[in-house]
Amino acid sequence: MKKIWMGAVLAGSLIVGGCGGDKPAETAKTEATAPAAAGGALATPDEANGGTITGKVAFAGEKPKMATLDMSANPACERAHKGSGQKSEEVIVNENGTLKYAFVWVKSGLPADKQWAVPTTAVSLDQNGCMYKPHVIGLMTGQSFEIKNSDPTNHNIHPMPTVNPDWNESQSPGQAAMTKSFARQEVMIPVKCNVHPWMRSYIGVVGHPFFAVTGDDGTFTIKGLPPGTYVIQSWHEKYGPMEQTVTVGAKESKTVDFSYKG
Ligand SMILES: [Cu+2]
Repeated sequence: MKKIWMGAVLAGSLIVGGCGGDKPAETAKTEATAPAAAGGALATPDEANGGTITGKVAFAGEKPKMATLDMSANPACERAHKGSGQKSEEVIVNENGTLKYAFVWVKSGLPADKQWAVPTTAVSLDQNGCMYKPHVIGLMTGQSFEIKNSDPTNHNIHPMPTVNPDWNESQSPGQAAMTKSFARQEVMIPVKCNVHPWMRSYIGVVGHPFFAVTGDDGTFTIKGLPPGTYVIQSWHEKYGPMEQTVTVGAKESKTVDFSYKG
């Protein structure tokens, strides 16, 4: 057993550095994580006694210029951005030189016998100004995924999973929110709109609650981890995945910083 564990750690550290380049990020597919079995006690992150992993997702390259999206095919969409236009959200470099919308999650290392409680709150995705808000979301397997349409125009939301079932559904202006969920772990699921080709978002579906999306300061915090050795992955839609291995003890906090070269 020990040998296998060492091998996993080594493999984790060898792939630090990510893939980079201009190609769209490769989708990481991992073993499906089934919802908790009936009868078993469900675990929740132990924020008082567990380990914490914090860090930032830095961007060391030259800040790319994002194109203004051409929404002229749909006047309602174009009107929503009158004057300033809407830039692509593919790469957003924050003021402090970090990346927004990186998805950071515990890729492996959690105890195999634990089943994690699914949060009862829904994660929402809004179609607003013919953009998905927010651009990147994370949710647990089985967690409610709520889709809203705040626009005066029709949308057709189309997640493009590879291990979950594919679906697409139209949503008209004023239509009630629709609620879906994903049964299997999948990092990441690209989402497109079948009406507006510029619309894109990404959904990280994880079989446990240890994940985060970086915001305007490019940082992340993952709390309440059981003591252990973990592979932490940062995923970015343009710059791909990067991984690092970290060991965290009870009530211990470790820093894991990522840096993309661009
Ligand atoms: Cu649309």
